[in-house]
Amino acid sequence: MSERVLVIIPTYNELENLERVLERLHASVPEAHALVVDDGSPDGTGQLADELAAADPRVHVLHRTAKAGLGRAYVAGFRWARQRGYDVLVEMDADGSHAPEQLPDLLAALADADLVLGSRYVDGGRVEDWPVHRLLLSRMGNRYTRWVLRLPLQDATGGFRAARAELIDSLPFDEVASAGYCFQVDWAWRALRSGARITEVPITFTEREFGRSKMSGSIVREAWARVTVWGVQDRLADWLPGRVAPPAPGAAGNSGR
Ligand SMILES: Nc1nc2c(ncn2[C@@H]2O[C@H](COP(=O)(O)OP(=O)(O)OP(=O)(O)O)[C@@H](O)[C@H]2O)c(=O)[nH]1
Ligand SMILES: [Mg+2]
Repeated sequence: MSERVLVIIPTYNELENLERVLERLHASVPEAHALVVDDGSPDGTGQLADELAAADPRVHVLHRTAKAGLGRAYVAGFRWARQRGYDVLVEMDADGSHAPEQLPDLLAALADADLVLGSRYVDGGRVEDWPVHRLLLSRMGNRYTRWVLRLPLQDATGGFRAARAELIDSLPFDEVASAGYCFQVDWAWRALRSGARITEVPITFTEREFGRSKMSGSIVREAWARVTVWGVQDRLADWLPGRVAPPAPGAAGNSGR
């Protein structure tokens, strides 16, 4: 593939996972570059990323000063990528939950799509070793999102994705306020509303082996509140056409910045 692919990997305390995930990535897609976006991890993940970058020109690091959430890390990563002319931008977790071995499937599907979602919940998709409460949270979150936003996607909350740079350029990421994991819903929805072609391909998601999850009650509350507000705005725009503007791709999610 002649297109330049950048895999953006946000990290916060992923010392035990980072080297292995980069090795697996480069075994699977040797020509891909990786950008580690580290939010000043106290465990030294950022320093390890610097060492790995010094040893391999395909590895890059973006240091941010404080933990500011997955969404903001990705927005910074997208900006970094576009300043350097990458054609395809990939989102992938550092903890091994997203298998780099499945990245070729996502990249192949991008031939006929602007955005490819790695999906746990389409035929052939799987979740391995997740505690029941995490699976329930994820399934219920996706169901709620599908219903409230009328979103025809099975896994809008997942974070293993590949997108064409033109789509990233067309969406107003500077205005995206979602800090936590609802960032994924936020921009999938914006992409859909902007007319992007979105495909879901099955992935196997595996529970992290090392390190700790950053999932928290505040992340869940943010997602629930934002999705609900967008859904209500969307319905109001249907019921009161002309009086209430729909939450346009450029306007959704700006509250609470
Ligand atoms: N830069 C940055 N990365 C983050 C932040 N929060 C989470 N991450 C990274 O985002 C990815 C996903 O976070 P996880 O803690 O694995 O969350 P999760 O996958 O929803 O939860 P588990 O399945 O329990 O692991 C990991 O690579 C994290 O290190 C953040 O605030 N800043
Ligand atoms: Mg994880």
